[in-house]
Amino acid sequence: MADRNQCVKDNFITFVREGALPQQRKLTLEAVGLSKEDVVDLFETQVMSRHLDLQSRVMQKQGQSFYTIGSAGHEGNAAYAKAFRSDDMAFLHYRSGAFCIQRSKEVNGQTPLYDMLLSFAASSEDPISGGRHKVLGSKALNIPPQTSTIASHLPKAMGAAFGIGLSKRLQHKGELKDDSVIICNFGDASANHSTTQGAINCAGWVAYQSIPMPVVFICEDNGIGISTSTPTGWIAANFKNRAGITYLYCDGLNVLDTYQKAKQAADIAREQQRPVFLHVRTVRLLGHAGSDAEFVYRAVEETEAIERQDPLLHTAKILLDNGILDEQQIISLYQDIATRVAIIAEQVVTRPRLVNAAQVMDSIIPNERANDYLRLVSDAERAKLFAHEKHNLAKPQHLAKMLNWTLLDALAEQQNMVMLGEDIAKKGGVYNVTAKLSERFGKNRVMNTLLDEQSILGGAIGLAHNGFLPVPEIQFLAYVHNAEDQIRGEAATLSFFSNKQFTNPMVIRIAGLAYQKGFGGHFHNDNSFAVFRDIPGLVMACPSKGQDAVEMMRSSLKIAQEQQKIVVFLEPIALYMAKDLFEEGDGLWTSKYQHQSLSEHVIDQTISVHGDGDELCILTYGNGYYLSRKAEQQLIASGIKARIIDLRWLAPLDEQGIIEQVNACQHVLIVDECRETGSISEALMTLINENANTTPLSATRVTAKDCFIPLGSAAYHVLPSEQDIVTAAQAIVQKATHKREAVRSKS
Ligand SMILES: Cc1ncc(C[n+]2csc(CCOP(=O)(O)OP(=O)(O)O)c2C)c(N)n1
Ligand SMILES: [Mg+2]
Repeated sequence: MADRNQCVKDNFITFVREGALPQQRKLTLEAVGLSKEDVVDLFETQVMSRHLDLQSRVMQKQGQSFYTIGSAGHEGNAAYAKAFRSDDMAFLHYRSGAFCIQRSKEVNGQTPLYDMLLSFAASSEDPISGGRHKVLGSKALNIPPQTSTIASHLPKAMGAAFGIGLSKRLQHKGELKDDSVIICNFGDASANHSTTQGAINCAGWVAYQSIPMPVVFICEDNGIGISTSTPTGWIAANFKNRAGITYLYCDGLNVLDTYQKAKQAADIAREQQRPVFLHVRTVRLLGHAGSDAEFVYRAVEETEAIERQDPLLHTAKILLDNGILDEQQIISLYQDIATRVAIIAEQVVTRPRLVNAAQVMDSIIPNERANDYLRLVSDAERAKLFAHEKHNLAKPQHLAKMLNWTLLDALAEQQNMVMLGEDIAKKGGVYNVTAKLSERFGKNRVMNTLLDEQSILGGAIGLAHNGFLPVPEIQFLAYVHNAEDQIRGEAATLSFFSNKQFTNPMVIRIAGLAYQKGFGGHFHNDNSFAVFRDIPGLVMACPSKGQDAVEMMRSSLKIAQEQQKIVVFLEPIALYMAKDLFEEGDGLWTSKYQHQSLSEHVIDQTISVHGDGDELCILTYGNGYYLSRKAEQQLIASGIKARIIDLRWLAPLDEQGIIEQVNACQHVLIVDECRETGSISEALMTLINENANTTPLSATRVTAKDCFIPLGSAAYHVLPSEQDIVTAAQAIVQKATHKREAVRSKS
């Protein structure tokens, strides 16, 4: 069977020599605004990209390259790079090699062939990912690296575009220029993904309200996704008439047409601040990736017909028709670049790779930076801010109010902080945590979004790319799951895949966990955050008391801003309004709000310890902490000397603090309101097992059942109760006493 890589490589020379070039619509250089030099420049870029693809497959056979998905057939995207400015941030499809090369020509000091080959070879000198992945990206070129998940970059592109207008409205000094636009390309099959649909819908939703949204979505339609054909006409039919969005079409095989339409798209987005959908017809050559046996699902004749539409042949025709280069010059350029690429490939494989876990993991955590967005807030200003609460400020409050006031102070001080979520503006959120914030700071700082969690979280990533400190809200924990990839696959991986060059810090507020009285059912009482437990570098906070919530929110904002990390701030709904601990009116679960400026606040990620009993150490958090504190009286009555630890930070765990407490006690009881499977109790058991000095006589768990939460009082059958805690504590202590007595009586 013919080696299609070799066929495509050789065909170019043969077809140019024979003059067997594809038909195309005639456009003049003058009409599209390109010079002869520009076309040669674009052609050179296309050829560079093609030889990189071919070389990656040679390297793969030698065991020197690990990722062969290429750009062949899509090299027309070089023309976008010319049509846009190099400071227009680009979120790219994996077939955008030519775009990157062309853009690198617009910026001084770039070595695109060497850099991309380093990334093929997974060398630690690869300037974007440091050898962690073959990603297209570059700090200098304003191209954040993209992971392999298709469509997942569209929400952040939308968010970044929104952030350009927002930045102007707020006079925020961000990373992106006020007159820049965002570029985002993707494939035709990816256009069907709910993430794509959601992001484009959100862009249209914003633009429909005449709010600036300067983004150009570019669909590179090669008619297929791996082996599945896109129905003829589907992309145009689907996207031609979207509210708020201008649709343009071009022939991506023809660089003149592509350049002209891309320029038009850029102009609309830049001048009118509106989203554009640019539909680019293209072809896919060399299969989906090196490993793809295209002949299994595509007739060879079809593949050969597509190869005759090679965009390089189209550009060669333009060069010949316009008398810019002759056949021999075209072929020489093609062959010279092949030689150059092969020589560089020999060099890159000698360059170092990542050699140990520490090197690989080094970029999970971003570098720290100064907080440049803090401002002094005068007492007079604060008095105005809190005018509606002046009679309440000195009184003890519940958690929801304490958080609300913390956010009020933080918004005044941290100028780049913006909040976004469903119903958080006028309504103040479902639980009033964001009450008055929008009224005080305006809808540019505290905004209602449309109902789409992917757009909320992706939007936050895009804002963070522009120097904002986003605080997105997810209305209920159960609803983060349909958008979790925006955190898991996107936000959390950015520093890792960019070798710390790009970051997208944020504090994601999520109302969650169970025990809500009067608002039942699983989706408002979801008790699993397992999805966050294994994300490298992610910080997770869960306060159970108002005063802690204040300090932990301040720490979270600082962790995000100064350490550039992603923080999930889980707010236990059932404790939002809790005031009392033992009996009605005791007010033991309230606290007084203490103002402290963020600049004075010292980040604290430790546990809190209640009591000093040395018999039983209860490790818990959230509602479990509240219930354990309730249970304490019964424990004392049964003669058990306990201390109760509120973990407060669920990721990373304050391991040292926990072990110290465990070591000071004889027994450990873990009270975890989440499920037996996947809850943090598993990590705590492991931690104790591996690290406690004196293995405690016994460590045991009280957890929720592996069940969803039903309505009404049935919920309490599957959740830990105060009585469960008392019973388990008594059992663990008694068992140990019996054991001791048995040992004594034997001896
Ligand atoms: C969310 C997700 N699902 C599935 C895949 C596997 N996958 C990778 S590329 C691809 C096809 C994409 O086709 P298209 O969008 O047309 O882009 P093309 O490869 O044709 O340029 C699929 C299914 C993925 N990367 N991400
Ligand atoms: Mg496709």
